[in-house]
Amino acid sequence: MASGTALIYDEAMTRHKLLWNDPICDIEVPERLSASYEQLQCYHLVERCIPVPAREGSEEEILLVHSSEHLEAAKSTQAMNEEELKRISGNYDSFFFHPNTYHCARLAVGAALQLVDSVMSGKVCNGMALVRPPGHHSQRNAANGFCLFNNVAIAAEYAKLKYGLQRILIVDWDVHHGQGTQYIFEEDPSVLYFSWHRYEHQEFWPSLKESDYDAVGLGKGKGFNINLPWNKVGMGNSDYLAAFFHVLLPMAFEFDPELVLVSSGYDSGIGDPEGQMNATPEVFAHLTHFLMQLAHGKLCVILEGGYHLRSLSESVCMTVRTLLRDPLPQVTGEMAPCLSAIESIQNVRAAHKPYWKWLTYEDTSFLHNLSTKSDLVKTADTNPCRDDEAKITDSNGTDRIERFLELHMKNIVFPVPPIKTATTELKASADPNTFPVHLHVVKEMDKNELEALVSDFHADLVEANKTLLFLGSTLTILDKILKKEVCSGIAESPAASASVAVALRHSLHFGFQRVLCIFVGDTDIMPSTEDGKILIIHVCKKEQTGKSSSKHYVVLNWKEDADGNDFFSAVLGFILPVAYSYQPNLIIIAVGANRSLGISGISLIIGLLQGLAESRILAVIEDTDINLMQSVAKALAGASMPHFGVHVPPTQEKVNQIKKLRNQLQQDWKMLQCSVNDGI
Ligand code: Q9C
Ligand code: ZN
Repeated sequence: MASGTALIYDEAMTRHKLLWNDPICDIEVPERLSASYEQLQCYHLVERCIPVPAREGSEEEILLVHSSEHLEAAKSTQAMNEEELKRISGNYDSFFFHPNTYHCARLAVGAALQLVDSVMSGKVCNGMALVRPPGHHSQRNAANGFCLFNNVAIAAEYAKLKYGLQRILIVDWDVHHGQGTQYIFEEDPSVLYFSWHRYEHQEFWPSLKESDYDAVGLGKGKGFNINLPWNKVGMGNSDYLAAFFHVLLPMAFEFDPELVLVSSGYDSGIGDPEGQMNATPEVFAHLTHFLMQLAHGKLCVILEGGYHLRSLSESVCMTVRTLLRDPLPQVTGEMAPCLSAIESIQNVRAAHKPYWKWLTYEDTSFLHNLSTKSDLVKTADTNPCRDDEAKITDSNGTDRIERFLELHMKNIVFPVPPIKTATTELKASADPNTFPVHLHVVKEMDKNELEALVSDFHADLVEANKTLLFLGSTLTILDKILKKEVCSGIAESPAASASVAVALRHSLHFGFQRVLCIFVGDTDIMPSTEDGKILIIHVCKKEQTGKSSSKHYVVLNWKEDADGNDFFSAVLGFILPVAYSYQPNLIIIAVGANRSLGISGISLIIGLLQGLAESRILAVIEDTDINLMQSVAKALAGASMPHFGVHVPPTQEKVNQIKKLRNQLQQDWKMLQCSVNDGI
């Protein structure tokens, strides 16, 4: 399995610049690149990456996507004087030529291809290319929106050709619609293109009808173009996360890409003069983390827009740090998407229902009389955090944003414990070499140590002189996590539910305010969740008679399909949104007897939830199945997901159950919201 993160930066790409006055183009400055790189140096991220040189993309490579007329026109600008450059620039919508533009654009293409080669050859696992000019507006025969050649589109065609790839996912989180990329792959089912973009009911540039949610692709490519238009400015962290949970991630997992390319524009971040959105830098860490769960982690991030230098550079750093597998910072702000975002999400789900298996039983309907069109309902957007952030954005001045970001970044904690995943000698494996991941083996506490620890908060156990054997290594590992000696750990226990009950009490005693416990398997013992400091999601096979879901105790009845792989909707559309709404300080994943989820489902949960609780995850496992142990260890250590195989959509019955739970709980856990009909 490949490891390491490539970083591609070539100062030569700062030598393309605007030579005359043009208020539309003057934000695309060379400092975008140098400032990002300097910030990476400042956080000591550059030295942790593997440097990969850029190269010029060849003419042949550029012709994979562009016409020879376009290539020749671009080439001819190298020898032009300023007047000629200005004239030819005028032939395009929002583009400027400089004598160095052609060379820079070829380097931008080549940088993207170098990144694809580094990842596909296994030299690295993932990487980022800092490039100028950007690419996603560029079309077969035209420059557009600061873009000359479509770097990401060429990278996708190149990967198909050179490595025989059949499924590539392009995620375009730039705030503008990459209409160029859409046009190039519109009829191509081998490239799934996802773009969210500021749209404002077609008011915002490039103001195209085909940027709306109903542009789903053409011919064989139907269903493989996903547009999520934002009809209001001010979208923030929770709107972006909701888009991932309820639109992109389920489609991406069903599509099962072999490679993921990101058209990584940061003009969708706070402070950007173009985007006018409110997402803070750390959200990009989470978006990156989610995409790392696909395609065995093969992820190429290629810069597009981003015009607020500070916001851009901090967001670039968040992305690279995550590619390097550092624990993620907590995402700030209230976790609740706004009404306008939910409307857009609902519409794109409705538009794609005919093309995606996971949407089969979801009742999605279009919202045609868009309430957000009316100014009267603007007040529906009640996220207080967003309001604060909006004020910062509105009360004019880069200074305020600058100060906001300064403070904000200071408050972001990066937990980096020296050792990641701990375990005691696992009885399940006599041979530690069967674990292909680095595990830190710690000595199990003896009876006296355990008694001393437990007597603090669980005196009844000691008094009754009960055997503490059932705890297994649970408290040993939990203690290391609480003391921040390790990030996560696996414990073996002969009685998972009893161990978890003690572990929960210990964590509350330690002072945690929110502990998320996902219990997989059947059990009758469940600790009390009354004080709200514990949220239990119980994924069980047996019907739990007499127990019904409540805010802090959620019962998810699940009998996994015989072939497995029908858990995506439950994990992405339910467990993940609840977990992000709750924002836990610690996560305990317990796997008891008679488990209702297979190894893949459990790995997926661990992989996805690692973005929360500063990656503090304790896995308590009753089963001594070596395969389960290994997969959990891998998932905790941040290895990429196993291959899930054929996507199996859940039955109507299962979908209905999730729908019911969603309706019941979305007032409490607001990230569950994905349509406005129900529950609002
Ligand atoms: N009234 C990228 O972010 N704005 N390109 C044109 C015309 C152009 C953005 C406004 C914005 C292009 C890569
Ligand atoms: Zn953009």
